[in-house]
Amino acid sequence: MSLYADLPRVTYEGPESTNPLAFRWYDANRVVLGKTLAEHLRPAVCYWHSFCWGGQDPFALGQPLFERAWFQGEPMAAARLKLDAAFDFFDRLGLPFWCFHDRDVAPEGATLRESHAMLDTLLEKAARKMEDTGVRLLWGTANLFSHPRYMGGAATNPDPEVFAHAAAQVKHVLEWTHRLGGANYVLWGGREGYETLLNTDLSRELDQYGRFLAAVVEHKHKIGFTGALLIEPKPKEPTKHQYDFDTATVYGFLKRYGLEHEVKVNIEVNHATLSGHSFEHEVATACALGLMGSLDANRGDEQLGWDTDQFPNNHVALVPALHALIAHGGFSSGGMNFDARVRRQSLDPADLLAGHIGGIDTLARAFLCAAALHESGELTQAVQQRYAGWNGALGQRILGGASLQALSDEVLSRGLDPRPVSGRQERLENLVNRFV
Ligand code: XUL
Ligand code: CO
Repeated sequence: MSLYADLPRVTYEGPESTNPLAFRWYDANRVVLGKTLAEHLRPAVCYWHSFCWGGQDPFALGQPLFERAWFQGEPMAAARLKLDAAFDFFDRLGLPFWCFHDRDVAPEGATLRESHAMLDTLLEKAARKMEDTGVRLLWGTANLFSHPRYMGGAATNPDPEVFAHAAAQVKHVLEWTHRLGGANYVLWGGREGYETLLNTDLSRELDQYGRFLAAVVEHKHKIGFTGALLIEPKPKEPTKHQYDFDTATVYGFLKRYGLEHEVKVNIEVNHATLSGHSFEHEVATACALGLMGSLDANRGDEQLGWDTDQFPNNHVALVPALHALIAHGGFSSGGMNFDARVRRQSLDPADLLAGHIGGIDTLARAFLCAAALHESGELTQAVQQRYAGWNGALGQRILGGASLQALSDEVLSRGLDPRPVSGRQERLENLVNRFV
C-alpha cells in the first residue's frame, strides 16, 4: 500500500470551504484573461524536497527523520518505490507538471556508466507513468552539487576532469528531458562560486562556466530540444559567493559569452530575497531584459537569512510579481515549480499535501488579484502617464540620439525649467490594495 494512496483526491471547493485538504482558490479550469488558471500557472511538484529530503537539518545526524519505505533497502528497489509514491501523490494533488534532478530519481552508481544505466531504468518507468497519468515535465536538471567530486564546483572546478564529468551528466539529463517532452532544462549553479579568493582564479572560473554553458547550448540544438535553457540565480549558499548572483548578474554573464538569446532565467522567490531584491524586482528585470523563463515558487522567512524553501502562504506579497508577469504576456515555456518543503516536524503524508494545497491556493489567489488589477488598467495607465513626456518631440529626439550639445542648446534656447511631479506612491499602494 502506497503512502499517499489513502489521501483524498484534492478538489476545488471554493473560498467558503473549511475542508483543510481542498482547494479554495485554485479552480484549475477557471478561465481568466483568456486561459485557464492551470494554463497560466503551470504548477509543478518538485521531486527532491517532496520525496528525497528526509527531514535532516545541519543539527541532525544519521538516519532520515521521516519514515518512508524508500529511505531504506536495496537502492534500485527503493527508487522504484519512491517513483510509485511520487506519482500517487501527483494523482492525489492533480497538478499538471513535475520536476526532477537525475540523482533524485535514481541512485549514484560506482561509475558514471552505472549511474546512467540506473537513471535510464527509472526514467523509462517515469515515462510510462507520465503517459498513464498525463502529468508532464516542467523541467529536468542534473545534480552537480551533492557528490564530493563537485565540492569545488562543477564547470568552475579547478580540475578539468570534474568539468568533463559534469558535462557528461548534463548531456544525459538534457537528452532525457528532451525525450520526456520537458518544457525547460534548468541549470542552478549549485557550487559554481567560491569560498575564498585565496585559492580562486575568478576570471578563469568564469571562462570555464561560459564554455560549459555554450556546450550545453550546442548540444540542445544538436538534439533538437526546443524547450528553454534556464539558469537559476542565487546569491549565496552553498558557496559564499555564487556566480549567478541575481538576474542582472546572469544577464551580464550571458552577454559576455554571447548567450543572451539562448538562455533565460528560472527565478526563485527565496533566492531573490536572499540577494537583497524583492521577487517582483527579479521578475521585472527578467521581463525587461528578455530573460523571463520560469519561477520557483517558495518563500523565505524575514527573520532568517537562509534558504528556508517554505511553501508560499501570503498572496498579497506575490501580486506585484504576478502583475509584472501578466503585463509581460505570462509564461511561454515556464511555470511555477514548488521548490518548497514542509517543516521537519510535519511528519504526516497529509502535511505534504497540505503544503502544496496552501502553496497553489496562494498562487491562484495572487494571480486572480493581479489579473483584476491588470484588467482595470489603472496601474498601467498611471505608469504610462508618468512617462508620457517621452512620447513627445523632445523625448523622441533624445531617444533618436540627440547629442549633449544639441540638448544643451535646446535647454538654453527654450529656457526649459522642469518642475518636480509626485510619484504618488501611497495612492498607488492604496490602488493595489483595492485588488487584494
Ligand atoms: C537550490 C535550488 C535548487 C534548484 C534546482 O537552492 O533552488 O533546488 O531549484 O537545482
Ligand atoms: Co530552486
